[in-house]
Amino acid sequence: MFITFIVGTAGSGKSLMTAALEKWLAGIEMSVAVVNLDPGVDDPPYTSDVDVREYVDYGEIIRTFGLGPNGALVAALDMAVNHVQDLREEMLDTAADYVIVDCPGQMELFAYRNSGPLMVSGLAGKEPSLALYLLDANIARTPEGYLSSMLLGISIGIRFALPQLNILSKPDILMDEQVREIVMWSEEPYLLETALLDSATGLNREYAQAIMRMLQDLGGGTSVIPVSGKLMAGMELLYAEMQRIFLGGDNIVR
Ligand SMILES: Nc1nc2c(ncn2[C@@H]2O[C@H](COP(=O)(O)OP(=O)(O)O)[C@@H](O)[C@H]2O)c(=O)[nH]1
Ligand SMILES: [Mg+2]
Repeated sequence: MFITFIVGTAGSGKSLMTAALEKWLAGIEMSVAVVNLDPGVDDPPYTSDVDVREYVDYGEIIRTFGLGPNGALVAALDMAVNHVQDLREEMLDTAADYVIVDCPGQMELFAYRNSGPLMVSGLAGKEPSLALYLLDANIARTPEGYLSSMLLGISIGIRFALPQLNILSKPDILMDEQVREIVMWSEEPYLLETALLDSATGLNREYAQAIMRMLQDLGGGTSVIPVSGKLMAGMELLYAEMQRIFLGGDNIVR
């Protein structure tokens, strides 16, 4: 059983990517199970085999504790951690080749609070696992947006301690040339540095260079993979990279 966690900011395309990956893997004759970890999701574009909403009631939490949508999600995931072993058992019972886990978009759950990483490590156990971190093309299209998305991805990677692939989601909303440019930023950090220095923020050169060095050390090696959940484009490359990690025992991949 290979487990893939889909993470990214709210609206970055996690749920549609989950559905697309499920469909694509089923198309190559793999058995696939989907786990929904987002207590607040209304109508996901897939049928989940395991669902955190069976264990925590987001609407009830809002009503009982008088919390807003964000606070209620944080509380819901805190409560869901108590059920992680049940979720894991349900997941193992599916005996699927691949499990895709659709995560909530509240990045503070993963970057700062304990509940996100506890859910991930509790579910994953010793099964081979990886994270797909989605960079939203709406944000990553500018050098500053790309940089801050990448830094958030690194924070997530630190907390998850899982092999991670960085995905440019919704590439279909950009022109091919823009997509190529973003991929180049991931492969050649000096191009990102140049783009940052040329852009309007007035980031000073020393600061930009220091960040680039850090990105190179932490994020170097693999490029961002453009994958459109909407068009199901880029799936072959994504699958090849996933296989490389799952079968190659590659540990730190970003
Ligand atoms: N154009 C385009 N839109 C997408 C893509 N993936 C998701 N979206 C749209 O982005 C919005 C948020 O997607 P969703 O999967 O719910 O994001 P989540 O909040 O990260 O789970 C929806 O309106 C989707 O239809 C994509 O690959 N291309
Ligand atoms: Mg979602």
